[in-house]
Amino acid sequence: MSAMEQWRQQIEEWVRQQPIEQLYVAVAVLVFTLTFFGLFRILRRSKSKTVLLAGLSGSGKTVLFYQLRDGSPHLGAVTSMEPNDGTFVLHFELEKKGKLNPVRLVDVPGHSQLRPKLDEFLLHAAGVIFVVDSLEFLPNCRAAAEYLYDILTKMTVVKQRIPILILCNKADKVTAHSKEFIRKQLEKEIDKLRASRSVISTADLASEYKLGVPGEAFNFSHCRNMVTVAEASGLTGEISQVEQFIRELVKP
Ligand SMILES: Nc1nc2c(ncn2[C@@H]2O[C@H](COP(=O)(O)OP(=O)(O)OP(=O)(O)O)[C@@H](O)[C@H]2O)c(=O)[nH]1
Ligand SMILES: [Mg+2]
Repeated sequence: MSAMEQWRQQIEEWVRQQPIEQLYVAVAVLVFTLTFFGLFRILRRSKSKTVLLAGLSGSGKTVLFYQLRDGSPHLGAVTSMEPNDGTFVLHFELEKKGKLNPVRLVDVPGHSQLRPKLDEFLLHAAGVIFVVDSLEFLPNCRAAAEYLYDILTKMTVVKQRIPILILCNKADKVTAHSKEFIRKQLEKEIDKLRASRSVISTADLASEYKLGVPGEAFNFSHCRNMVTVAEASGLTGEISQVEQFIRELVKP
């Protein structure tokens, strides 16, 4: 008799010794748990229609929000004190024939006191558009990198592999920095942050994901979630890469 068969017999023997009710209950619990988790995963993935706009104050999130919703920038925007939260069919798709598929877009203000709101929205997010001001990039590079670092190390982002689009906005101006330049600078800054933050308290680290590959300079390709870089201008409506990013996440 092979070891395998012996093993099977032992299991059969053991099962026969158990009271039948207990077996039924065990099977029922197992089936219920598997169904529950299976459904939960499917629902969470397929239901999320929420895309977040995050980034420093003044990067152009609110202008982008209006451009995506209405096809116009609604100039005269001031620093937002509340998130703009709307579910709508993207403006450029309104003329399309066939099924219209609404998206929920949330513009989370960049003011540091309002940023914690991002956490609640992240729980249901299909993706994040991290808006960067390509004109005033250098003076804000450190602050932008810190905000991005905070997002990239959040457990929700890592575990749910929430895709992030780093959007180099205000590309309409000739003095705007290129997306390659911005990507490299952000990688350098995040690399520095990685070194400095790992020496701070270990209590914080429990809820944070360690970014990158130890011993290697940080690169966005090291992230478990997808991180891509694109250029846009919310002001002039050159936002095709943003629309594409949203459409890939929230499929019709
Ligand atoms: N040149 C240019 N300016 C832009 C563009 N997008 C936004 N701006 C300007 O940048 C400024 C800030 O834009 P907002 O959309 O209010 O910035 P925000 O990211 O919502 O800022 P907070 O609400 O404070 O977080 C405004 O004066 C806009 O006119 C762009 O694509 N090109
Ligand atoms: Mg705003």
